[in-house]
Formats: sequence, structure tokens, C-alpha cells
Amino acid sequence: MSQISRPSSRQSETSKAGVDDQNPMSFRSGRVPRSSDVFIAVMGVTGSGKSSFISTCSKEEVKIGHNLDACTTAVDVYAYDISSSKTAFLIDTPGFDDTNRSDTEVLREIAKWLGASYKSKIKLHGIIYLHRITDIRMQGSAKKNFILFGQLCGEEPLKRVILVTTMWDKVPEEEGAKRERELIETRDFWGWMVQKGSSCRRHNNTEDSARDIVSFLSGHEDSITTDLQRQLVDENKSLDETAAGIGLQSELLKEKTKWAQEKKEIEEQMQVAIQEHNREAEEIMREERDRYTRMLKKVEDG
Ligand SMILES: Nc1nc2c(ncn2[C@@H]2O[C@H](COP(=O)(O)OP(=O)(O)O)[C@@H](O)[C@H]2O)c(=O)[nH]1
Ligand SMILES: [Mg+2]
Repeated sequence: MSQISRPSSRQSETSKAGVDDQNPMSFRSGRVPRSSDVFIAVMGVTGSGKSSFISTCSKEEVKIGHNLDACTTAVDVYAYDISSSKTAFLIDTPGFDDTNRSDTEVLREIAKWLGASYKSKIKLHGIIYLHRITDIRMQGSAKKNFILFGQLCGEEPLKRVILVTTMWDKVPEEEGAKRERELIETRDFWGWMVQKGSSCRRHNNTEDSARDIVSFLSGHEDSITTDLQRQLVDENKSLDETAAGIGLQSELLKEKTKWAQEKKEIEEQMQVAIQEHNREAEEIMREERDRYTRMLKKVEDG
């Protein structure tokens, strides 16, 4: 679990504020939100910089992942005092590519928090979706994560979604700008969200940049309701019946079919290696096959 230090002399105080399952208004830090406060979800794949963003914004320590290990094992909420009368509660969410939990568990965790908070009249003011500009193409887990994000979000909240690119210090500006254009101009990537009113920002990993992004969302009076919240609470659907639940099943099926095919090809290559008495190649193929077996099992176990 993420830990946070709370120096007493800070004006911009941040604290971990988790929602109690039974009573989402009861914050673990003892802080009760005021009507002027705002809730902002921070989403994106593991390693996109969610925890760093929250920590940079609030200047307090949030456990940051290294080697793409998923440190955010469940939904965590951090409070950042924008002013004496307004606090932004930043919700750190796990990505749909977590090494420690299946995508089904991740959706369950996110749904649990969003559903329980919505029931308790805690409304979101916006969503920050982070994406590494270092990712060469929108594929694999980045693509899957974005598709599922779109499904859980729905169209109505898109005006309060900021698509934020991170890791600008790791790419030449020109190359990053080219990727950014591709993201915005490709309909299946960010294009459709931008058309529906989402905005795009570069985050340069500074406090000013993070706070600017939060300010844009916290400056609005009105709140948003995601499709997932509406479907779970207002329409009383089970998670499997929501757009995100259905979308997840479809993504898992695609993954399963692809991996089963790749596993079959590796097994064929392993047979060739065995016939040719190539022990080294056989061992590499065996390890690769076992890796696919584990990935398939993770999808099947849900
Ligand atoms: N160079 C660079 N590294 C970053 C930036 N943002 C995050 N990181 C690093 O990327 C890794 C993953 O970040 P983290 O915040 O844990 O991502 P999360 O999994 O989305 O919460 C960590 O090692 C961070 O220190 C950035 O803008 N530039
Ligand atoms: Mg994290």
C-alpha cells in the first residue's frame, strides 16, 4: 500500500484518504470532504506516471513504481489542499496491466470505489488520463487500457477528461510532438475523445505543470458521472453487465486467442529444436511456452 509522510508544518498538506467500503464518507485520514472540495481520478497504464504525478502535485511522497512493478495495488485517495477552502482529492488507480492482479480484479477495484463513492454523493470533477510519450505506438496494454478507460468513462464526462502525456524529458521534442499529433489525429486513439471535448496537455514533471492540470479541472463547478457509475448504481447492473465489464470480456477473449496462437507456434518451434537436438533453443522455447501458459492461466482465472 502507498504510504505518505505528513510533515506538520506544510501549508499544502497531503494525506492518504481511503474510502471505507462500508462508509465511503469516512476517510481513513479522518478528513471529511466539504462541498467546495473536488475529486479527480488519475488513470493510465502501470508506469505512465500516476503516482509520480500525484506526488509532484502535492509535494508529498507517494510510493512510486520502479521496473514497472505495480505499486498501486488498489485505489488510493490523496488529499491536496489547493487553498484553505478547497481540497483536491486525487484518486490513484491501478492500470489494466498490473503485474500483481488480473484485469478483472483491477476493474472490480475501480468499480467498487466509483460505485461506493457515487452512492455516497461523492462526485468526480474530472479524470486525468496519463500516457507515456515514450511509447512508440499505441498498442498492447496501452491500447487495451485506453479502450477500457473509454468504456468505463462514457461520452458525457469527456469534457472533463484531460489526456496528459508524460516522460517528455526522455524523448527529443520533435519526436514527441510527432507522436502527440498521431495520438490526437487518429480517431481510434485520442481523436474521438478530443472531438467530444477532452483536452490534451503535456506534463513536464514539475509541480507547476501538475498543479495547472489539477486547477483546470478543479475550477469547474459541475461534476461528472461516468457510465460505469450510472450503470452500476442508477441502473443497478452487475459489473459484468456494464459497458466496461462487457468490454473487458471482449479484450480478454482477444488476448486469449492471440496468446493461444503464439503458444502453439512456440510449441512447434520447440518440437523442431528437439528433433535437431538443439538443447539451447529447446530450453529457450520451453521457457517461452511456460510464460504463455502462465499468461493464459491469469486470463482464465480472472
Ligand atoms: N524520466 C521521467 N521519469 C518519470 C516521469 N514520471 C514518472 N517517471 C518514473 O516512471 C516510473 C513509473 O512512475 P509511477 O509514478 O510509479 O507510475 P504509475 O505506475 O503510473 O503510478 C517511476 O520510476 C518514475 O520515477 C517523467 O516525467 N520523466
Ligand atoms: Mg502507481
